[in-house]
Amino acid sequence: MSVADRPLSIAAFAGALLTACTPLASEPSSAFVNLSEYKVSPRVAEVAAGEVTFTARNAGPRDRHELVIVRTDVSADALPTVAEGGMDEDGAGVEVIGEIEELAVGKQESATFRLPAGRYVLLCNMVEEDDGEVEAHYAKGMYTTFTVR
Ligand SMILES: [Cu+2]
Repeated sequence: MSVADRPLSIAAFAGALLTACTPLASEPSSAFVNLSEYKVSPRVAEVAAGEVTFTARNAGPRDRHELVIVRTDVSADALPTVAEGGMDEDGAGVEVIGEIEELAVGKQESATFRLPAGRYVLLCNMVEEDDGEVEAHYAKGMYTTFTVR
């Protein structure tokens, strides 16, 4: 592809994203992820590398949740953390690829990220105060492993 072709290709790609609901051969792979207290439950355990559309749904029943996509070789239960118990997004050995931020109970949202092949952890990194107690969802086990092949 020559440099001159590029703006057109990007426009075509954006168009493909907008029509992602129609079954095209170029449709990005997708992963639906259910979030609840305190579980991250993807419908598939792995996807193909490339553009991947995540749809996160907060099934509650009570808390706000988010989906953070981390590429890492560190074990899911041993990611670097900050003082409050949340994952340290700037910590060693973790690369935050993207996130779907803070969903209210019953809400769902989609976002597409470019995922290179590798080992991943999907987690909720919400840290909130509940009756004066700090609650980090990661510390409560709200994470799971995920593979991009
Ligand atoms: Cu959460």
